[in-house]
Amino acid sequence: MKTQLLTAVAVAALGAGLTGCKPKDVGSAVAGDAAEKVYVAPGKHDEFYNIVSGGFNGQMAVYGLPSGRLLRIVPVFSAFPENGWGFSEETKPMLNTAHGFVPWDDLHHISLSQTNGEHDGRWAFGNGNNTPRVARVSLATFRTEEILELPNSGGNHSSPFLTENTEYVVASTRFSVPPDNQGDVPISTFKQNFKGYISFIRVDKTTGRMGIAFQLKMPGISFDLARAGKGKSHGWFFFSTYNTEQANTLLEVNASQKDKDFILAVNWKKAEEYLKKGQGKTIPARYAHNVYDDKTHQATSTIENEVVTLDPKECPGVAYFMPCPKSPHGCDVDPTGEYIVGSGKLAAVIPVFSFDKIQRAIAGKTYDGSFDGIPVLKYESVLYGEVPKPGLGPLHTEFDGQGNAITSFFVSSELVRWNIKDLKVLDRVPTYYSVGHLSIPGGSTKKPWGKYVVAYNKITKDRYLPTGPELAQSAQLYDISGDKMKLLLDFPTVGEPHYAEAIPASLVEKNSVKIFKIEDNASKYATKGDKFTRVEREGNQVHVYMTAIRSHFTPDNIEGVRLGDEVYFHVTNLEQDWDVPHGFAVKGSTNAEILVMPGETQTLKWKPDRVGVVPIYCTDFCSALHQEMQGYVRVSAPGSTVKLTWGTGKNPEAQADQKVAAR
Ligand code: RUQ
Ligand code: CUA
Repeated sequence: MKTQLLTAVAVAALGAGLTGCKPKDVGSAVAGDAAEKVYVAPGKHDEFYNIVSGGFNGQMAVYGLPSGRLLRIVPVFSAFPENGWGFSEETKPMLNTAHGFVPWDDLHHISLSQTNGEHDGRWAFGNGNNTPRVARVSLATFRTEEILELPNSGGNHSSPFLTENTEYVVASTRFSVPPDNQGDVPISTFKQNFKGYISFIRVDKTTGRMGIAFQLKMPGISFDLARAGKGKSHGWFFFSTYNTEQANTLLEVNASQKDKDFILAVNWKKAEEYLKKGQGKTIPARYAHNVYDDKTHQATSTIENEVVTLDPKECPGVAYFMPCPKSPHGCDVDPTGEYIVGSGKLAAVIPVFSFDKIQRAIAGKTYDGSFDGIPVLKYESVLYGEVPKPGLGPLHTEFDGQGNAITSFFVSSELVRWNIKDLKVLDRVPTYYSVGHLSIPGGSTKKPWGKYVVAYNKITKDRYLPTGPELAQSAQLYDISGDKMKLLLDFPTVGEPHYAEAIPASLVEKNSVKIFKIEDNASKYATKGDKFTRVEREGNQVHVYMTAIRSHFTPDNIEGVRLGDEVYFHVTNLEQDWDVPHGFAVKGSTNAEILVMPGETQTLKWKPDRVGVVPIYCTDFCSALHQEMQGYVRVSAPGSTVKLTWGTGKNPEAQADQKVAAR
């Protein structure tokens, strides 16, 4: 069978249409009862949490569905002034990498943790695309708890994807690169020296702690996206790849030479067996592993030095390539685990592969040669069928749990629903415009929750009030409960939405942390009561052990700081009530501000740059007397004899006899 490829003309049109096209009946397609379906009355809660990647902002954002209300921005790979992420001394180590402090990255995909192939409401994982990393966010605190850097990778796009019990988070490299420790090679030696590493990251069942279990050393091709097998195909993993031409320049042309690329099938259980037998090879590597502890309220960054790799060429049965019409993007596995959908961006059909047929082709060795030592299975022998003429530019597929798939089409700007068994198109609906990812609540799991699909669009043009050259990014909510998909709502998103997942609120809200218990605060800088407040000098460092409670700081007057000192304000918020943070700011601080949750300790480092009296204040409106929550720090000239004094409610001069910390 010869795969239908787009004609040259169509490909050119597709290229010209890479900005996508605008559907005709713009704005007229809203269902009559749409308002009612998305209206969440004041004081009422949404039915789903929608955790959405922020793309180039490096964050995740949390929206309620069906209202589309923005509930929270969770900083992950980017410093975030709203809550001091990457600014407080406690959080800075989270953005450390083998390259040093990286304050901004690009986050594309969300994976919510699973047990038995279903959402368990514990963690959200996200990928750092530029400086390859994987992050784990707690759904109890909505904070990033862990970030693991990935060696031997360039462009961590095909990431993070989970196995059905969150045994592994899997991340593969978009740009093949020479291994980190053998990097100085001519770029033209791509075919010999460049490799495509796939990282299998283990996740501790109880704590969620990650660690690289092993890396599969694949030939130098580009990995785009992936999904784990589930149910019958648990133990397998499927990856879309492109640039199987192995070009290293002008990929636009040079990586469009063949009519097919590959989907890679990996038997990771078999890989585990080889590892047990000692087939793994430990190689040197340098990568950061950062963990935030919400008892010590402190992040630590450790540099790791080695990684275990496995070469599938030496491990028969671990890896197989399956030809797939050109440049597959999404590679999605249906809820039963039997069907694997490849979405070839440049193909005129959607190929659907069968897990059973893959197994038979492997058993019967129905090969079509090999690629760099790895068997290639015959296309026809693994293909279940093709969805004919589905639309232009298929990208991603999700499942509704009713035996149907919904695929997003970037070029023709639409969502198309089709039946997985008979591969017939059932329904299509326009998006405004140029949809990228789509998400059905639970649509990537064994148990989709159905009900809605959200389209995450690349272009908004005239959908909202204009805001200069940069427009609001956008998501659109559709009702999929009936035969016809119906547009219900547009809602703007922060950053550029890529993949997202939605989970019933009931699985998450019950675990939400309200405060940090002050008695559990194990920060070495904690001040658990006003009587422990103090200011200590250690050489040119001044440590202020400070408390915040409505509506004052203790101490709020400090004298004896000298120009040339580094001042560390360790602020402990003594409140034990939900929703009473205090902020802390110092005039002229080049390190911004901090925000401190109840029971937490956070540190602002400040280097005064002039002599004078500097105000400090609380930045979060915490009470009717918030505006009174302020104080002063006196900075004297170097060598000054002003004693280190502090207090609240009395003038420091009156405490001149107070013990002066060692100089
Ligand atoms: S990709 S628009 Cu970065 Cu997830 Cu498909
Ligand atoms: Cu504390 Cu305002």
